[in-house]
Amino acid sequence: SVVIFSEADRGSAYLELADEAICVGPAKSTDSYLKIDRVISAAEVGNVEAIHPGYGFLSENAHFNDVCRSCNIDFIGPSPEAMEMLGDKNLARDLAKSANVPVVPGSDGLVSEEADALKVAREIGFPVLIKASAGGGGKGMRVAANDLSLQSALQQARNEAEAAFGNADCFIEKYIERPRHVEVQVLADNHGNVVHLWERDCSTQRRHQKLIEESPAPNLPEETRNAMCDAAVRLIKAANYANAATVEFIVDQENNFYFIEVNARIQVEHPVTEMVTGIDLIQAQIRVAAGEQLWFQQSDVPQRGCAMECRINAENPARNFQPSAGRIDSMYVPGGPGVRFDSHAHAGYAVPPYYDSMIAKLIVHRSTREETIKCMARALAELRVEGISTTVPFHQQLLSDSTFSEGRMDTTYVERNLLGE
Ligand code: MV4
Repeated sequence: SVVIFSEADRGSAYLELADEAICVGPAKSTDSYLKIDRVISAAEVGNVEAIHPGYGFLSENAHFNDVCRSCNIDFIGPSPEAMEMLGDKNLARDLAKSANVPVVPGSDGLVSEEADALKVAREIGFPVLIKASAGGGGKGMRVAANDLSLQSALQQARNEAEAAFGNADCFIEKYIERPRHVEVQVLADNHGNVVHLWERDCSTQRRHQKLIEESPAPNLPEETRNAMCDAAVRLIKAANYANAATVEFIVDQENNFYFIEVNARIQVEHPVTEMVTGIDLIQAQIRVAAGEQLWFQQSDVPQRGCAMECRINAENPARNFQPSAGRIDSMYVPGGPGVRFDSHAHAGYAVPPYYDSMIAKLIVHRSTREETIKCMARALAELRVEGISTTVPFHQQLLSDSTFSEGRMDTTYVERNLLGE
């Protein structure tokens, strides 16, 4: 294994685990991890056969994916074509419709004129949500509650999308209030085999940053779960997609589910799925990229017990989640049956101020949701990260919140109820 690092990441634990580590430049990611020529040069120097792009930086960059192909380096992920198509939220929505996957009622394709927007909004009813085709993860969205706000919302969404993505294209959907976020993990090989690995509920989030993810989704009817997982497989088949994908849905208060977007990469929360299915998703990605057939069938994929992940960030929840970079003076990691701790951090490590503030993922797997919550609370109480602030106290608050423990979270709950904002 060969890993790359920036000058800010010299102290990170993953460098010690790899056979070889190559520096790709200074701390600033636009001068290192995001510089395609530097990453490819490192791959050539390391004489690698394949690149695993992880879940940040260039992981969903179809151009980088295509450059890898030109250089005869296997990109461990979907083809550049599938990645590019799904990166366009409007095209992905069209594909979903053609695959008989439910989408939120809305415009039939792009809307650029105010008059067309008004026509759609009057058909589906207010409030509506304007979404940028090039957006995703919450960027480039605007809610409109009436005719008057619709015209400014459309203009703002288009301007913002043009500035952020160089593409003003927008479409319109009915705005679903207080939805849950449920996503389906899918694996596909290059031989036409596609299986799902069940769902994850990621409703516990703040400002589009997930805090806790879990599988199974609590209080999701069995027939809804199965219909959603089958829909995700249909969509990935229709996209002619290989490797790991996550199909994102929102679920309304009547348990109707609607396709939102596809994440064409492995996600931060994949360990939750690994725990309930027993399948090593990164190994599966590598084997599929090497041309292997999936070695198991849909009926061989269990969803055993309950797994939950808390994202531990170097942030101060008492100060509006302000990033807290600096040296970790000491660290104690919990363990025991069903407790997993994925991290690059360690005592003596300095959290750099340049990147995402996630320093660890604490994952717990037990037979029931109640046991998992209890075990997670115990593990969080045992975890010590001294010298910086972390989100651990906020996780403890979440676990003891009755809305959370009763499995009634939605994507707006944290901001509406747990923050004095
Ligand atoms: C929505 C929605 C309500 N109605 N679409 C936000 C991120 C992007 N993946 C899609 N998102 C949403 N789309 C309709 N028609 C609410 C959200 C949304 C959301 C979705 C998933 C997880 C967190 C969220 C937080 C705010 C809004």
